[in-house]
Amino acid sequence: MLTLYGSPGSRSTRVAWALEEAGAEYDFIFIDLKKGDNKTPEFLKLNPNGKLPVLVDGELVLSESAAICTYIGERFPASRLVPPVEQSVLRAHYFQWCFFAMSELEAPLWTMSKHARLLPEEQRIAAIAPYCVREFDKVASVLAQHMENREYAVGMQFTAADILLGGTLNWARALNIAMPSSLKIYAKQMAARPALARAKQRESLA
Ligand SMILES: N[C@@H](CCC(=O)N[C@@H](CS)C(=O)NCC(=O)O)C(=O)O
Repeated sequence: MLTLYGSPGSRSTRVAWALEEAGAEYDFIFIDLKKGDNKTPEFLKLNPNGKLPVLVDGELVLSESAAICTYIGERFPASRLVPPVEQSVLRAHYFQWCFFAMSELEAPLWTMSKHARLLPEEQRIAAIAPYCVREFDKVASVLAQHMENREYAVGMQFTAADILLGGTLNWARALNIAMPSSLKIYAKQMAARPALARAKQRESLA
């Protein structure tokens, strides 16, 4: 049995989404970030970085949402969430868009969110917000160009790269950041995936 440690509205939703897309059975353990459950000695044994999500699968303990979503795709190959090794070009593009999501698209949103509400007030720099929006705009236009006339980021098939990109774009929408129309359409389509609705419900019930 797989166990996901997470919290509603956090990056663990991506992993629950991947698990639901794969039709996997899993336990969900709620970690209350507000209470500091992620800093207990027990949790730090799972992830010394003190962050969600964490997936446990037997002996394997895995952190980092992109790594976990990729692991799920490979653990449940019928889900086709990750292109197989034989499809080396698609697979290379899969990794390109996963890394793009995590290092280019998500970074400005994360910085903006920390300075808007997560850091202690005395550490927040309000003036950083416009810089983050500009950085997001630059990379969003690159993705928008790629998504013109495409349904999915990689090939003709939904993959875990769409979970990472779509989830991040919907985070931008929640922050009221404007984006090109091809991305708005793509983000809406990803947000409408039934597996995402199931993931959110599963997390909220914990
Ligand atoms: N790169 C990591 C980021 C994980 C992360 O920052 N998680 C947040 C929740 S979305 C967290 O656990 N924050 C708690 C903290 O920083 O103390 C991933 O993608 O898994």
